[in-house]
Amino acid sequence: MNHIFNISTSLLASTYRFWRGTVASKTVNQPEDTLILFDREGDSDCRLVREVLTELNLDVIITPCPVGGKNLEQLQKQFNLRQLPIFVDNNHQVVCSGSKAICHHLFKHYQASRQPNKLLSSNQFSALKDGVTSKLASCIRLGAGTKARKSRQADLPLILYSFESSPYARPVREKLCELELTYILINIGKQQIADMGPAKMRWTLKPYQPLPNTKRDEFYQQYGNVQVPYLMDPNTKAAMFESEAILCYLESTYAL
Ligand SMILES: N[C@@H](CCC(=O)N[C@@H](CS)C(=O)NCC(=O)O)C(=O)O
Repeated sequence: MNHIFNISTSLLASTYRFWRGTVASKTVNQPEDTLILFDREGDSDCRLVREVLTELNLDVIITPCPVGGKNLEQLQKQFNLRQLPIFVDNNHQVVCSGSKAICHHLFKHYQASRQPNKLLSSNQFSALKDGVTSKLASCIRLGAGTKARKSRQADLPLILYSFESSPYARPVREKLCELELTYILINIGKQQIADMGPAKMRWTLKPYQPLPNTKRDEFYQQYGNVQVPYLMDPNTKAAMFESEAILCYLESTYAL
């Protein structure tokens, strides 16, 4: 897909979802054992879970399960559950499936001290709205990331800094999904006005400063700015910014 078209439809997808999965809580209740999600990009139910993970500022190990892939086959054997998303929380010995059950679990155990607005559908109308808008967001992406492709497997999980609504990070997650590459998703959603906008055009005239003692702050200390997507591959020691470069890297390293 042409990159400009790719980013434009990704932007539309986030707009259909009213930019849910952008704002993250200012504090985080990160569990000791990293949460695990078996999901599929482009699946409307899976998106709702990833939005909540961004908003609660939680990191997660994602094992993508595209249609026709071996991950899905293994998963069905392992848990005897058919419906994605499937979620594993070893901190509470919980395995559950479906966005509603997973989001309730996340809120029950990991809600941070300050809750972002309207994180969960409070009534039937908003649940219907979530369902319809999330499906629309999938349609505009023309099924990107939903079907498995032949790929080389990675020994170690890749690491992706992202947040759910990022139009630049979505195509990268879709590619990781198609190639069935497990990755650690480090969510760094926006926590203040100064975080808004692209990294090179922030909504502030002052020099950028993330909130202190946050994941963004840690990232900033290391790289001198905050920009997503950022991919690290411990298998090859590659690390890079820029969605287009990351897509090329994944294609040339892992696609067969
Ligand atoms: N040219 C970059 C643009 C990346 C970019 O601007 N990402 C936005 C998020 S969509 C960002 O990092 N904004 C700054 C922030 O979140 O602090 C790419 O293609 O990856």
